[in-house]
Amino acid sequence: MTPTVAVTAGRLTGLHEIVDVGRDSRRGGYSRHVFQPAELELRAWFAERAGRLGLHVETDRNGNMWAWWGEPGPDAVVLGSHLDSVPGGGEFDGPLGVVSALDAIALLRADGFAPSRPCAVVVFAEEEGSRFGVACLGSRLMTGAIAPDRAGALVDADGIAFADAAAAHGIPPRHLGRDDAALGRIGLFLELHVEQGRGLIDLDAPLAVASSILAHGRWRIDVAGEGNHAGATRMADRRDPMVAAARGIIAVRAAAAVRGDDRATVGRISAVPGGTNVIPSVVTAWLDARSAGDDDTRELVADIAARVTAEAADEGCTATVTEESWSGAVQFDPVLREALASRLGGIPALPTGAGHDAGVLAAHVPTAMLFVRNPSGVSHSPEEHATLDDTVAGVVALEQVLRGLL
Ligand code: HGY
Ligand code: MN
Ligand code: MN
Repeated sequence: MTPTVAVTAGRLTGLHEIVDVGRDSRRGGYSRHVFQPAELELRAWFAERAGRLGLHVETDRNGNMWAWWGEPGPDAVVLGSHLDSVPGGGEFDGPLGVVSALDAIALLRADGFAPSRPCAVVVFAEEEGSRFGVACLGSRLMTGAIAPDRAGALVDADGIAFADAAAAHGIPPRHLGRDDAALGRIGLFLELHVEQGRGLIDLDAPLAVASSILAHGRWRIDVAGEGNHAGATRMADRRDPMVAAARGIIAVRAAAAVRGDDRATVGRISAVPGGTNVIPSVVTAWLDARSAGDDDTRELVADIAARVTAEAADEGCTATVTEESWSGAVQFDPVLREALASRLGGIPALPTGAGHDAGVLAAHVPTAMLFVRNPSGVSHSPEEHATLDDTVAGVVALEQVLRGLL
C-alpha cells in the first residue's frame, strides 16, 4: 500500500499547521523575520513536527536548524529551504521546501524504508535578508561567504545587531562563522522551491529542475540635500533629495532597459526626518539589481550609479551608492541536474531570477533545485500560489529522488 501525503483543508498538512503564523495585516501575506516572534514560532513548529517524525533536531552555530534522520554523518543527503519571508510575502516561498522535505521523509518512513546514508532537512536562517539586509545570511555564514564580524554587525531597522539578536536566542557571537563540520557532512543538497515566475505556466508542467540563478545584489543609495521648511523655502532655493531620488528611480528603470532582460528594482525608500512639512535632509533608496552575468550586473549598477549621481547633481544634491549584498550568477551542476530530471521522467530545466540558499551551497557541495509550479506567476506577494496537486507532485518527486539516493 503506497502511503499518501498528509493533506488538511486543501493544503499539505505542514503548510496548514503554519497557515496563520505571521500573517501581515498591512497587505496580507506573511511577515516572518529572523529571531522575531513569527519566525521563532515557525522554528518551534519545525522542531515539533520533525520530532513527531522521529528526527533529531539541532540548531547550528549560525542559527540554521537541522532535522536528522538517523545519526548526523558524512555524505548526507540534505533537503530543505527557509521559513523566513519578505514583508507581506507568500505562503510558499521557503516553507514549501521545508514541509515537502519533511513529508517526503514521512512517506519513506511510513513505507518502512531504511536509509543507507545520513539524511537531514535544513532550515537556513534569514534567507530573505528582510531583517538584517543580507540575503541567505545563514548559508553564507556556514560556507564562509560572509565574515562573521560583518554579519554580526548588521543591524535591523531598530538598530539591533544580528550578533545580539542571535545571542538572545542562544547563539554566542563568537560561534558565528564558517562551519566546516556542518558543511563537511553534506554529500548533496536539494532544495525544492515554489517557482517565482511564469516558467512552469508557459511550459504547462508541474515541476522543473533549476538550471541557473541570475547574478544579483543589493545596494543602498543615499541622496543628501538641504533639509528645510516646506512652506518658507521657495522652489528655486531648494536642494531637495526626494526630488533627486525620484528622478534617480526613474533612471534605474531606464538603465535596466538598456540590455533587454536586466532587472532593477527600488522597493524600499526612507526619508530623514520624514516630516510632511519638512524638505528631507537625506533620502535613502535600496536597489536590487540582477543580470545574467556578474560583469553584466556590475555594469548595470555602475550605469545606475552614474545616472543617479547626475540626477542628484542637477538638484544640488549628492548621491552615494554602497553595496550591501552580492550573489554571483549560479550554473547548477548539469550532471546532477540531468540525473535528477531523468529520475523524475524528464522534467524540464528552468533558469530563475530568484536567489536561494542552494545558490550559496552550489559553490561548495553538489546542489540541485526542484521548482513547483506557481499558477499565479507572482511571488514575494500574497498572490503567490501553488495548487494541492502540484505540491503533492513535489513531495512525491522528493520521495522518488530520496529512494534513489538513500
Ligand atoms: O530575493 C530573492 O531572490 C530571494 O527570494 N531571496
Ligand atoms: Mn524569496
Ligand atoms: Mn525563497
